Amino acid sequence: MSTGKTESDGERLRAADPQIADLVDAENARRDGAVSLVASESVSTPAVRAALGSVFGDKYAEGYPGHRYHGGCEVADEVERLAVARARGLFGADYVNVQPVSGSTANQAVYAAFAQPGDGLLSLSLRHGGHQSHGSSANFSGRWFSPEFYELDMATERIDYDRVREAALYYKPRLLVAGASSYSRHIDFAAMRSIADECGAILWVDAAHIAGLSIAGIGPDPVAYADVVTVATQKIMRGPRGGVILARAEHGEALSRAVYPFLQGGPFVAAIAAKAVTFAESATDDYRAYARRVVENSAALADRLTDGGLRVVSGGTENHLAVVDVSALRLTGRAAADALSTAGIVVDKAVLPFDPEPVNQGSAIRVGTPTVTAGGATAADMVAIGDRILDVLASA
Ligand code: DSN
Repeated sequence: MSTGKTESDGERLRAADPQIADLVDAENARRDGAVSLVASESVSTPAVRAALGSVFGDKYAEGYPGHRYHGGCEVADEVERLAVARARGLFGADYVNVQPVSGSTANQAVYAAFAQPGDGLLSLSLRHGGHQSHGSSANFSGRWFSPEFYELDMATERIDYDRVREAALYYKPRLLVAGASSYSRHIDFAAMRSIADECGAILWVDAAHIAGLSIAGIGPDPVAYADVVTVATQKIMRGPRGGVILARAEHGEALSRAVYPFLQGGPFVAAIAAKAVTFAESATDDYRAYARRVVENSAALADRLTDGGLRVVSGGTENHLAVVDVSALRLTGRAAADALSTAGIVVDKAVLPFDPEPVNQGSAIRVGTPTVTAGGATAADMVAIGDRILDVLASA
């Protein structure tokens, strides 16, 4: 006889695979027991997780809506069309591709659509806050293309657009890249547009980190200036892990072919459904209030750490992250991150601009506020977290 009780997903997993169920519980306990300041993470919403775990995870749908290799794609087509329409409205872009499985894959598609092996690119140096997919020698982008890098100004620790212009006119890159993984200041996309026009480059904005602020109106909008913009939905936006490409209409065909069939096979339809949920959730006042709090919390944390005697790169932050110099405490970034981790505060080690330490040690930590803000943290909480960081590092 039925008890009327339905088994939860967790109970079904435990019955089928107790080892993985234990690890899920362990990760929940780890996350709940720590203060996570990893700048590139947040907490996906319940609706996003429901879409990710839905029946669409089973569906193969190679191709694009209306033009699939597989049969039975009529509902998957509706999902993808809805995701594209919502993203178009949210970002204000002509062309949208929601199929890239990650931000890095979206970046690969940009190379595939706009460049030939050997072509030049000009991007922010990885050691100054750039991203490995922008030409690092360890990444395909550095091996198959010809990268040159701009660095931050030594005094201001900000992008010096005059020097970017000089380098761009000298190297005449095919791709001018604006975007970073560890830069706490707004990027002047209008200045980058004018530099790209002067040197005849395609302007690509990798907005993986900051897209969630732009759509909330609290950061500059890259779509208005760039030829192509790449986005990651799992960061500030609280969506599934995944990438999105936004572009001017004339680049759409090349980008579509670059994603499929050049780079990917069947897209993750469940992830596309979850992206659609994210685009709807990100268009609400609640989301905009969250994004505002992310930035307020980041400023509150940076201010507290500064008042406590630490130096914050560039003197502060305008976005969701700050890079904090720990060298005055005679610590490497790695040692500081390890000490904080032991105390239940999770951060990333980082390098300073012009850091004498190797990348795997660094002299800094990167702190970000999307996760704690999703958990309800206020500016007062950030002051308390800042105090705890200062205490832990002082005795490390
Ligand atoms: N570069 C990684 C980060 O910022 O954490 C992923 O984008």
